[in-house]
Amino acid sequence: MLNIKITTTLLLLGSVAHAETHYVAANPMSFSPDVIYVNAGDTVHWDYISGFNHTVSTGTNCLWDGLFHESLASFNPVVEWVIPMDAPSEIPYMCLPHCNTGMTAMIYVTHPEPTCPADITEDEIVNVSDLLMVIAQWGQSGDADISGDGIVNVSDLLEVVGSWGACD
Ligand SMILES: [Cu+2]
Repeated sequence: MLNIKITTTLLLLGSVAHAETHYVAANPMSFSPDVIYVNAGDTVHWDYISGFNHTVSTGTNCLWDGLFHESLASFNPVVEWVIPMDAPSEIPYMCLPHCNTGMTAMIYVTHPEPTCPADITEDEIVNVSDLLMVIAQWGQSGDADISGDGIVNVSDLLEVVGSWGACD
């Protein structure tokens, strides 16, 4: 029993430790560092340092692409963004007022492979709760579509049965 508790605790710690925070400083005319490498699900944290009011705005050629935009200024000195799981692998961004003078930067996003795809309920174990998800979504699309073929069917049922037990 104690072993089970320890294992569960380690698994929980493992999943929590996975998401990181990356710090970027907005200096008067540059982001520092201006290139960062993150995993989807990580947080990027920008700090306003001094000087001019900036923005954190995704896009290129001084044009906002609609993905993310926030003021980074004396009145809003911290911006945080959790990189979405479906984010593109390259996110160029800029300060809109100063992009003409080169205040641009890049976020490279890695999308980690799910380590336990049959764990639909994301509780670190493949068990009856995942089986019930497959049954509930049978014949439809949904997150129980483990195989990614657009429909929940016997391939997903077999995936759950074949992965039965605690996630590695
Ligand atoms: Cu700026």
